[in-house]
Amino acid sequence: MGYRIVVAGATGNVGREMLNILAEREFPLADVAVVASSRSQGDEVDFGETGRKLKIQNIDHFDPTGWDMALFAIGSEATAIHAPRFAAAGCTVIDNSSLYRMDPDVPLIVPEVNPDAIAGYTKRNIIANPNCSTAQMVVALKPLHDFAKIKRVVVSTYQSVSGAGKAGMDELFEQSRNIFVGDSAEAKKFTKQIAFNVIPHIDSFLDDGSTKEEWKMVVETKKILDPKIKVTATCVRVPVFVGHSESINIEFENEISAAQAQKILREAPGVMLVDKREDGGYVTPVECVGEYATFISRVREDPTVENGLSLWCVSDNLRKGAALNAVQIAELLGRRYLNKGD
Ligand code: 2RA
Repeated sequence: MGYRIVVAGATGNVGREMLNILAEREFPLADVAVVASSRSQGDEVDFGETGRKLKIQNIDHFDPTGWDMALFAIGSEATAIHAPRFAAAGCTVIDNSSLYRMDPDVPLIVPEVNPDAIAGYTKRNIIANPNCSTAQMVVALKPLHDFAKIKRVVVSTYQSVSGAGKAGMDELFEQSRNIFVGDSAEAKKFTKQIAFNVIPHIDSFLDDGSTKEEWKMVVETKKILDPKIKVTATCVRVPVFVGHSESINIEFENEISAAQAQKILREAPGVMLVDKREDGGYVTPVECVGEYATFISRVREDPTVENGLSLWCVSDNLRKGAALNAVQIAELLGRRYLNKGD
């Protein structure tokens, strides 16, 4: 027994983490295939730290018949071509692109938050993975919402360059090195210098002056958690390689103290509370790299609104924000519907 799993986009930041996490979690596999564009055909990738090498196949020629699930990390354009083909062949697609997230016939899943919504996957045989900044935020919000009902969220993000792919990481590295040796810091991937700077712009601009990244946080939170919650977001790229941070201010319908919130978060699935109220008693992005948890620190009451709290939330954007969440969805799908685990 075990599942036949395809990882699509195995050469990218997220695809590589998908393989690492499948290996780390000893996902019950009968077989694993890695596919990517023709450019990478024949290249080899590591299956985590197992020592096993996997040869990349050309996605254009890959027949998904007989494969149980495909974890897609190939961007919206390629997903539009291949996801319907895989899904029609009976291979359930768990997609990391933004293409299907708001499709009413595609469930958008964070297993700690809305596992039951996965039932809708049969409509298209596709399940969407949320945007990284939304995933970690809803893990933090869900247990608090259950206790005191959230009315409004004001979030500012501090998003690492790995969210923009390998090219984003390379640009931060090269610009930092060039600045140190007195060379120019040309911006290619980002719109302005990212080294030693912050950029209040992620994804494209919308008519109302917000960005698509900010819009995603609003609409995805509503779809995953509760359509009544109002969200306003400011998304900012920062010179950090891996790990997204968020400053979250929450207004609740009912009373909730900081101590109650800490107790709830301490027990919440997927959350690690590190909140010592002393020097260094909080988590920063470098400490969350390679971790599964969404870390919460700095929980405190906000006296400027009736029932308000502020907190700091950090997570590995390539893991909980992408690859880990996708593998958790695969585990959930397997447990609830496919039953080939052992
Ligand atoms: C970013 N949201 O950080 C993207 C990645 N999914 O740019």
